[in-house]
Formats: sequence, C-alpha cells, structure tokens
Amino acid sequence: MLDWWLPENVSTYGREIDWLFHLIYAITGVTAILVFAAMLAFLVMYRDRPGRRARYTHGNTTLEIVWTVVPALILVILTFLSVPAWSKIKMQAPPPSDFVLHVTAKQFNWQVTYPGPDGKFGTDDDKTMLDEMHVPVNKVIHVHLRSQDVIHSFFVPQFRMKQDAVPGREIVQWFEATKPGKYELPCAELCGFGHSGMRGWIYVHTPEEYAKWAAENLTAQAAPAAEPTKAEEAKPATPAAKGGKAKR
Ligand SMILES: [Cu+2]
Repeated sequence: MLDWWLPENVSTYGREIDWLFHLIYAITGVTAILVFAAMLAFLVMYRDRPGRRARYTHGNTTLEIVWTVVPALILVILTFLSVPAWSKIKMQAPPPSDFVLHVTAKQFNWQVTYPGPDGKFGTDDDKTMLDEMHVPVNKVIHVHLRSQDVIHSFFVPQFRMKQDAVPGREIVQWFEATKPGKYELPCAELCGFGHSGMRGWIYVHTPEEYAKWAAENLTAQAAPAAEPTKAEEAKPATPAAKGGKAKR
C-alpha cells in the first residue's frame, strides 16, 4: 500500500521504517476522515432553521475522557512499535563493519573521506571526494558524520536514512544498501543561502565494480577525484572551522 509514492527502498532497514510510516499514515488518514465527516454532519444537523433555538451545553465528561485517553494510548502504542526499528537504526551500536567513511558537511558540500591505502584516517593518503560517495552493495557502511559550520542533515531517501550533522560532534550512523545504483544525498536542513544546491550522490556498486573504482581512485597514485580547488577546501576536516571554508 502507498508504495507508489515513496522512493524505492534499497536499505536493509527500510521496510521497518516504511511499515511504521504506513501505519501512522493510516491512523492519521482515518482520523482525518472521521473528523471531517463529523464536521460536515454537524454542519447539516445543527444548521439554523426557523423556530430553532440554540441550547447551552456543559460538555460531556465521558466524551472528553475518551478523546483524550484514546489518542494518548495510540501514541504510547506507536512509541512501543517504533522502538525495535529505532533502536536498531539509531540507538544500538551499528552492526560491525570494516568499511568506515568520514563525512564532513559544510556550507554547501558533503566531504566524503576514505582512509586511503593505509586504512587509517588523519594520514596524508586520505582521499576526500566532494559530493560523491562510492560504496559496495550488501555491505554495512559506517558513516562518521561531522559538520564544519552549521547543522546539516544527511538524508538518503532510498536508504530511509536521515541524520543531522552537528558542529562539534561526531555521530556514527550506518546503512547497508541492497541494490546497485546512483542515489541522491540532499542536505535536509535549511543550512544557509546555498542549501538547495547542497547535494551529493551515493554510487552503490557491485563488489567487482567497487573494487575497480577503488583501485582507480583510492590507491596512492590516484589523483583526487574532486577538482583541485574544491579538494583543497575539502581536505581538512576541522569541525570548528568557521565561515564555511576550512583552513590548513
Ligand atoms: Cu546543509
């Protein structure tokens, strides 16, 4: 149901998010229909007619208790139903993985850093891409998310993944994509004048394609993928750098 208007899900935990989304959508949809139907019915039933006088009512305590308790119960039940998905995606430690990326958001780009041939971050051979991420399919990817200036939001609709990047914090998130393709990575937080242009692309490759891409782009000899001026800006990932431009 309703799948035609959500973007295709290509994430291992997407089904759980979609199920909750549809459940909440159905509850709010039915509630909206009931409210509008009651409103229309009352408009007709209590319309002005000759000889009819308005009557004062003190209200109905039972009714008020019912319409307070029922929505409260629905909210509590929804909370409990959300706990498994929420804790799996956000609260528990991510599933173990040796594939770690550092993503530093800044006005108005995503800087995606690979550890380079030595497998360590913060060394000279780190490779930083601008607005571009390449990952293999069916692999848990850890994303260490930071921001260099203001709050941004890392959002991949097809992965059902959304996480704020907050200055001064490093937030670890994860995803596992189930289908190769090119997926949009827009910033979902109004982060400044160029916000609408802040978007990147995530390329999910088959393992063979990824190995080929990595051999061409992540080895010591590979040229930086981003154009030089932007790559210069992109390299240092100091969270506190101000004004949207990193300094060495
Ligand atoms: Cu942003």
